[in-house]
Amino acid sequence: MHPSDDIRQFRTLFLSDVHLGSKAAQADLLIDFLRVHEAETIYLVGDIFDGWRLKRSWHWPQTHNDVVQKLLRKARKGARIIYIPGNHDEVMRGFPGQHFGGIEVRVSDIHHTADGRRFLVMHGDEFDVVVRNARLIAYLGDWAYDAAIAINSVFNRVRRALGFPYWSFSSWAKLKVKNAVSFIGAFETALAEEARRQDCDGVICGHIHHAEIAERAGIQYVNTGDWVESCTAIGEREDGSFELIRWTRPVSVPTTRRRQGSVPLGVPALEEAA
Ligand SMILES: [Mn+2]
Repeated sequence: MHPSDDIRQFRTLFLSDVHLGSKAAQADLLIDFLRVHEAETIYLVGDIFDGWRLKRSWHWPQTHNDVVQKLLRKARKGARIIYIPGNHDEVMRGFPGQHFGGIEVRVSDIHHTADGRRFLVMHGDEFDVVVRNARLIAYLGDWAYDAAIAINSVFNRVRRALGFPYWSFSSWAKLKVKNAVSFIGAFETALAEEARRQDCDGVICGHIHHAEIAERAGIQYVNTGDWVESCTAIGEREDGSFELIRWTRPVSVPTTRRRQGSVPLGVPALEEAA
């Protein structure tokens, strides 16, 4: 169906914040993306499905299944797939080291690039409390930073026990639009700082739905973005350099189907996955 020169081969692909199970997930575009991108290793950097949303109302259309099938198929064909859970799919954090259909779960990981650099890979929600209180913590210093990280997991456990939905960084930052830029800055700083603490050259994360390749105080900061609004992924090329991929092209439906008009977008992928 696709000539092989259409396929882009990367050493590693990183993607996050797909939020399968929520109506906002752009599953059809992700299927299209996965069809023409291959990699030796694929990192799923959290919030791949949205357990919080699913708990409230079950929404799991065929296209969301197709994304899962597509990933399992890549694993069967030899791709190494590592699943780093986020806050919305945190139930998976209970299975570190487990394999599901060839997909390995890890709470966080160190990725070694082709050019020998070490990258901390984590979702990033671990730093929500740090980000929200960035100014206070900067004032109080190192101990406050460590305390904030410890408080973060307790804070979310309490919220969960009380039945509150998980606090969402991106919607919260959007509500405070005027300050969104400084919140993103605080997030980047917190993640870069953690990479430094773990003796890494950089960090690869998700969570804030804002894709970026940047440098923060000598640490490379890489954010995979999301598949809710921006449809982005990060690719590591064979030489170890990173590329931000924005997937904007329309879903490719075979011409015979296109002529029929309103064909569900999941159908071609389903056939391919079968
Ligand atoms: Mn998240």
